[in-house]
Amino acid sequence: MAELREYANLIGGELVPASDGGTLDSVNPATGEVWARIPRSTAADADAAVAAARAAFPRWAGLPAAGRAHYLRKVAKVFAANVRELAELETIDNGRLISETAKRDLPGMTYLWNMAADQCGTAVEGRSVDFGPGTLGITRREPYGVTLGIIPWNSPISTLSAKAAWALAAGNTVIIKPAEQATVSSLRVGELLREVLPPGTLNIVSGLGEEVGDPLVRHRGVNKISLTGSVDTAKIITRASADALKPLALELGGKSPNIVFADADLDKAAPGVTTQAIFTANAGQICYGGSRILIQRPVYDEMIERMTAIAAGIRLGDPLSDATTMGPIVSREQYERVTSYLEIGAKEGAELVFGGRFGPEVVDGPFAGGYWVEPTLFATSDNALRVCQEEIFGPVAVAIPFDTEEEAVAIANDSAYGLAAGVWTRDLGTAQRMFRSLETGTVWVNTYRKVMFPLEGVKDSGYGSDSLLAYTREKACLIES
Ligand code: TXE
Repeated sequence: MAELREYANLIGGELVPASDGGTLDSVNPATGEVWARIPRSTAADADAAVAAARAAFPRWAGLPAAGRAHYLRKVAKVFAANVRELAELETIDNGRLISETAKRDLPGMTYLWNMAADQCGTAVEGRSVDFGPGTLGITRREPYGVTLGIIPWNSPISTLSAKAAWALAAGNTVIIKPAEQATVSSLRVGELLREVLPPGTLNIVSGLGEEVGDPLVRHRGVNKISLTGSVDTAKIITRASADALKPLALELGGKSPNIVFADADLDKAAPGVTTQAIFTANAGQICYGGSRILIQRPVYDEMIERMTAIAAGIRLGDPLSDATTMGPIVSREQYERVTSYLEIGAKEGAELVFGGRFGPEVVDGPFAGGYWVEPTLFATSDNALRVCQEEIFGPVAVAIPFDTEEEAVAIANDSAYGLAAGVWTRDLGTAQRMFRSLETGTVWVNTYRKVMFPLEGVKDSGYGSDSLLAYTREKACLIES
């Protein structure tokens, strides 16, 4: 076996191991083999990261906006120069397809960091309010101080960037806690950005949620927390941070409806709901996956037929190959969770339309040790089933027929989650009414998962977002002459 590569934390501009020398193995989900080692950090490392971020804060926040923008543009250049390497690392680490990481995620990072640089100056401006002769009110937008970004395994570099770029642009210094299942690409970003950012402005500390995430969440030196993760973790973090009344942004899961009306362009809708929304992009492991496919009855049979044909063409296999159209599940734990829902769906009486197989039988030889699940579609008219209500976070969707627009809205909103929705129709009136009626943070019409601006959920999908203003607070001053 090839020698394992060791990665380090980035703390105060230095690449350092966990202070007690602890490590975790990183597993390639396509093969099931350990391929890298990452620090298993503890509360002592959390303390060191907070101290470094606090020490760096006054100088960073004190830079003029153009100064911070200058650094952020350097970061954008680093991403632009390392697209292929970072994309490959992320693909090996979490199984997300290379066609996704190299062509969509990484090029998008150059754009994102440049956009944060562009907005540094103008968007952080305050207001002035004239209260009459002799009384002037002014406000300034201030950074919080040290912000903590807790990121998941499904799209590490994009989530790291969304949490770090805006926070840094606003003048905060940042600590990132990557997910233990897929940390390598974030630590490599740390190695690269160490060369361009002042020490302590960005710190990256890897390890387990309970061991290093929790001490960071509770730390009095952390002033704002942004989590992308599960509802359970969000509740734990909310309680753990309550003593210090920390502001939170919580980007959580979803069970998003993708609604196909009878007048839709099925040539767009069928591939849109099948490949983009759920099955192929990261094997359905995306928070805004459109995993409930609501189809109006006149086109129900045709949509099912078209989706079945598209799914038959999906190729599982090496995530590093451009020819592959669906990768593995990220970890054994997640694989067991996803496959358990195949059993749950069957027991609940959902009809299996296609898929349902998993394990070595669905891929070729060298990947037999990985975590594979076939694209699977259940069908039911009972939205109360667990496969309709619970986030599966894998390539498992459910088709639900409907008759009227009202019924579609009722089924769509009958969910604990409210992250996103897709609507496929040629009727602008239908599109507008759905936009108003759907209880979600985003509604895509005749497209899905294309540009999020912003990405903010409702209900159990959380609240708050990663944007420049979200990393500032408004401070007021009243001046009497
Ligand atoms: O997420 P966790 P998991 C959903 C999805 C998935 C399920 C479980 O349904 O099947 O959650 O995934 C850190 N203090 N999503 O268990 O645990 C953890 O180390 C501080 C949706 O992997 O929420 C990791 O960095 N931090 C989702 C991050 O939280 C803690 C993405 C997310 O892990 C912590 C991921 C603690 N006590 C999962 N406990 C999305 N919205 O895209 C854990 N963490």
